[in-house]
Amino acid sequence: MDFAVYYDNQRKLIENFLETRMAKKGISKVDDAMAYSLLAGGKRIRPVLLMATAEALGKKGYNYLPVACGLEMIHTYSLIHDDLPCMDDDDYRRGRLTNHKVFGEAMAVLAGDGLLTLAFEVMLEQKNVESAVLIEVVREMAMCAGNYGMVGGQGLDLEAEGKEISAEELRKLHAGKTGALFIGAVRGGAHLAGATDEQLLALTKFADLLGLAFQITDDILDVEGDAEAMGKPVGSDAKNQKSTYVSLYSLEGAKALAAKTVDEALQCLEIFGDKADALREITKLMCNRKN
Ligand code: GRG
Repeated sequence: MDFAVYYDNQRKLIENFLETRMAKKGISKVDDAMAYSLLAGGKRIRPVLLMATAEALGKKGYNYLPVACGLEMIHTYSLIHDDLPCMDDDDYRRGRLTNHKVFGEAMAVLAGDGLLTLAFEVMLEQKNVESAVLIEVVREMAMCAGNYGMVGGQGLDLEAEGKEISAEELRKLHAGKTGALFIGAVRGGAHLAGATDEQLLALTKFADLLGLAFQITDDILDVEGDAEAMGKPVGSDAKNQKSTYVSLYSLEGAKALAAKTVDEALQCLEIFGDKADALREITKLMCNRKN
């Protein structure tokens, strides 16, 4: 497979869906603030992952654009809120000024709230899936996004501020903050495509390991990445005195752990044969990325 072409095509489908859906306006300027961050590019890795998972099970990924793009809305809301002065207080994201820098803090909070809410409306617009399956997918997405998952992980992150935490605590924090949406993406695609219990188990383990490898890479990029390629400043973890995989394991140790985690993630895909090639390429790309 020519993965560059595949990824480009998937991203175009996602961009097109998001632009079309955002053209349906609400009643206020919150829409402009929502669209500003949502339509600012980004890797779109979570929706691509959902679609590629469905393809590993022999289904067409583009059939699940509403659920996939709803997940991207949840992710974008989390970035807007994470950048706020009361959280990480960042000025740049996806190569442009952060939402609150352009629209002000109150509007940025609402833009995040609006995207989180719209995400569930859009996911439930998914057609050609049994209602019971869609309900289970959306329920799991809510769990992954909320206090059992991403919001919970962000809570642990706040509690850890200014403290040194153990490797186990760091893993738990990131399994929530970063990993849960990867699990939502992969399990979402798996449920929609009718995965068996055995397939679901392998894919869940894969997603957990991919989320971990992605996070370790994020910590490495914050040390040795290029700010222009990243679309945001580097060095923010050190500035905020955060425990990271680099601070815990050293740069070389973190790189070795990322490589080992990628290998383990790829092993989980063996039972899917060639059909999982896109998932394999995504895994490698996520850990060799520059942004
Ligand atoms: C505010 C509830 C709440 C949660 C915030 C997303 C998040 C949780 C924090 C962002 C801080 C951070 C750097 C997390 C590490 C991994 C991560 C989620 C990176 C950003 O995702 P990418 O790289 O971004 O997929 P793009 O812009 O490509 O979509």
